[in-house]
Amino acid sequence: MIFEKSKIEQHNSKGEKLHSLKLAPLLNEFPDVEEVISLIAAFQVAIPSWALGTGGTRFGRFSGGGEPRNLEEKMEDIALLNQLNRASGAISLHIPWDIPTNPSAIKALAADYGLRFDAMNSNTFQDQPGQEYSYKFGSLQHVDKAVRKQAIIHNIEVIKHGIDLGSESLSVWLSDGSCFPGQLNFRNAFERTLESLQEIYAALPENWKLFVEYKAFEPNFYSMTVGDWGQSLLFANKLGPKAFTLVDLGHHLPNANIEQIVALLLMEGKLAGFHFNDSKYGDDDLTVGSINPYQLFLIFNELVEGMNARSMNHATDLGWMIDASHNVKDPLEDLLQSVEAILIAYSQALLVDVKALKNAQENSDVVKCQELLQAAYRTDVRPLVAEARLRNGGALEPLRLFREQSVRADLIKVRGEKTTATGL
Ligand code: PSV
Ligand code: MN
Repeated sequence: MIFEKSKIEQHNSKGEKLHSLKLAPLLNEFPDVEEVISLIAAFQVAIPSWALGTGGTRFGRFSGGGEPRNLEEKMEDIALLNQLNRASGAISLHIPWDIPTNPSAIKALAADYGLRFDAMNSNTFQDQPGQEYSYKFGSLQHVDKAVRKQAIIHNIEVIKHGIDLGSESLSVWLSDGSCFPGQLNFRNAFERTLESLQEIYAALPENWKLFVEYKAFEPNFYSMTVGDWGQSLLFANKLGPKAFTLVDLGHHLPNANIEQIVALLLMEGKLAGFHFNDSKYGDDDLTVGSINPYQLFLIFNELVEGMNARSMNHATDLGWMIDASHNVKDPLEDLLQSVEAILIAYSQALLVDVKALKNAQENSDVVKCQELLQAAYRTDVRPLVAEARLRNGGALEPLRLFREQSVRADLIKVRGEKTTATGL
């Protein structure tokens, strides 16, 4: 289901007057506001192919209906999001959940929708029907060489799918680890994982990157072989210049200082990018910015500062993706909220008075440092985000338009009440 352009135009003209009133003070207050708006307008966040259906827990799953039944419908959903917010123009595929059986048709469809293929994701955390060896005790770390080989071959197949579609990166998240003390020799597990990753790395095309995602716990509860950014960075450094550390916001132990992790990874030129989500307790996969928007702002503050220090392109030099699960919300509404939260935090970070902050830091003026950061954080930047969206041809208020047009009801009519999208 794709919106008629006129619907977006009607919606925008209805809200235009109020929008201009809200925007005006910001245009006056910030001298570099035009640059800020164009940076926001350029920013894109990829949508994972597994986040378009209802998520669940091990206790249950409650579908809201109208879920995409195949990859084509998932792309249709992302195109719809992108029509509304003009900031979701990329899809990240998980294999084997979304194997592109006819890659040239899928590529052509993406071109029609104006979508590009972001990082490819491999899956060696589940056993697939007909698979020869089980990943119960790990994949790339497994004590049995045959299991490791099977997982390596899978990752190389994922790279091949990605090449067909024009993707340029592979994200590897391993559930490998151990559930009980003594189960695993940590050093051997690390060495076996490294050897396996080296084989995968060797299969990367010249222009590709390998993202090594870490996670503190789950599904293994005693040790994770890539359990934190230190372990991931160790792998990335040993692998070579095409390997980077991927930060998923939900993959840290409580109270971890993620913004500091980000600053140092950027300093080392080893930050791959992000899986955005929010959490209260662990890997909760909640809507971005729903629990701790200040932390998100602080992360973006480090990102902007660190990327500027390395003259990086904010929009294209790192991988930006959402990795959330929607248990009780409409997935499309949830994704609109997440993208909006990301753009808000990014905009606030762009408004930090960097010179004054540097000066306050050099003078150890702690109070001033906090005032400066919070002045940016407490600015209502929503009109700037809306203005960037308008300039890109999107909707003034994507969520409102989505609801006014009863998009979900229409999707249910076409796809049915009881559809299930692939994913966890
Ligand atoms: C694992 O928790 C993770 O964050 C990885 O990125 C997976 O690819 C994704 O979630 C989906 O299970
Ligand atoms: Mn993730």
